Amino acid sequence: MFDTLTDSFKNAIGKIRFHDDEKALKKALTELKKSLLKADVHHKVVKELISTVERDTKKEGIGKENFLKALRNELERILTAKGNQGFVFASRPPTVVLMTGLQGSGKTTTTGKLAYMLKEQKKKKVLVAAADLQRLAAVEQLRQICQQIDVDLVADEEAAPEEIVRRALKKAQKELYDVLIIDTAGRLAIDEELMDELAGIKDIAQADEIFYVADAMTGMDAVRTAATFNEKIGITGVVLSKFDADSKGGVALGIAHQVGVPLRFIGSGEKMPDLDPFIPERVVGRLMGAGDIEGLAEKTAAVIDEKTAKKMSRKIKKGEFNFNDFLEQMEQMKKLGSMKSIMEMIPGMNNIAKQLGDIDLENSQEVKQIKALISSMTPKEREHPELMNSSRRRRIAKGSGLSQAQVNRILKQFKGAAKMAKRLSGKGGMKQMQEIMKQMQGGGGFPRAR
Ligand SMILES: Nc1nc2c(ncn2[C@@H]2O[C@H](COP(=O)(O)OP(=O)(O)OP(=O)(O)O)[C@@H](O)[C@H]2O)c(=O)[nH]1
Ligand SMILES: [Mg+2]
Repeated sequence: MFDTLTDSFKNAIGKIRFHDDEKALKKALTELKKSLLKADVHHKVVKELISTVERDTKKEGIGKENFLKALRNELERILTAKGNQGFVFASRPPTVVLMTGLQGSGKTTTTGKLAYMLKEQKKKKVLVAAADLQRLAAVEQLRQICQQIDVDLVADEEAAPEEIVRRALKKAQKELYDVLIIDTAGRLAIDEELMDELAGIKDIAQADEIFYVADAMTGMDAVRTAATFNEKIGITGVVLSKFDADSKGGVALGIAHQVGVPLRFIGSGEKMPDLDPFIPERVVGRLMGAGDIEGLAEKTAAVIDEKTAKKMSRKIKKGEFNFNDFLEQMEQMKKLGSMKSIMEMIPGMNNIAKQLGDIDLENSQEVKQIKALISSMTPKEREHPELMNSSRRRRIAKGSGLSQAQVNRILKQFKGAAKMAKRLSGKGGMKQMQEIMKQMQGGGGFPRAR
């Protein structure tokens, strides 16, 4: 997610080798400045960062440690703005969130993602309101999203946005919802009409949070429009969407500082799990290549329940991992979002994540084949992979539409993967993880056992 930035910090830090070496510090700072500007960080932010890091490093004595410390502190300062971090619940439910932004910025998608996160990770009762009645298909789009994530929706194509909000609020209060998220209409540019409509909705909704969804692909414009929105109607947080499409990532670094409002979430893909809270302290860890274990734990804990995880690891250790377990694991992985974003949270895995690209679990050819194969198996065969003799293989090939060779290959890989998993669950497993990841990007799908 922050590949470019992480690389530039690493480079700069690497430049400092000796103590009391002013020249080395200058070199490191120059390098840092150049790469930050190249990554689209606003020049004022860069200037501030560089001069503070220089001052603090000199004060403490030039050296790698002090440089690192100064950089870390300054990054955290710049990333932090007055206000809430992550999602904060109101003291009295329902917490009402108003989603605002320009046309196509990602409001509706983010509404769904946020609802999904609160429901899956925090186990909250969430209600969504469709207050965008400008665009013809807007309500239908939101309806489909809510159906997909199984969240309740208040919608009525015939009613005015204000009326929808009134109804939704009433329902949320009466039926004890924890959170109400209101999706609103976007405009091409900031205009009076939009501001008036939003101001009206804001009054009625008595929103606890007003999120401005900014499209990361618009670069500095995202910062500017967020600032204008904040002046005109007041926002409590920025959500930066389509961050996956912004390879530079510098906008995220400057936005809180420039707008004066915290960056709360980052959208990193089109699917529902692709939303990450932006917690400055953790992000600094990621920027310095140290991973984000807390974030990872949060993301996985809600999805992978402890009992299942224990059962799985017992099975793996005993070498009893079967096809049903595999399917179950795939379903859980899907809920976690992109593989790459998960890998990035693991310390030291940043480089591998970069190489990995994005393995799309749902749409990869490999996974589709495996699923077809498993669905042609009998329940008994799924439980006992060792039963797969040649006549069964022939039948499965026919049923799944795969060739005999494909079936053989997948089964061989599955056997290899189970063996590998067993080995990994023993001592020194983490080291071998890197090996596996490398193999995965070569062949896709199952890693091969050596
Ligand atoms: N890659 C990527 N695409 C995204 C992300 N968020 C939204 N999108 C895509 O951006 C497009 C617009 O998203 P919407 O959620 O419909 O945007 P909107 O602000 O509701 O648009 P209007 O209602 O027309 O104003 C859709 O195709 C989304 O799939 C993201 O984080 N990453
Ligand atoms: Mg929309």
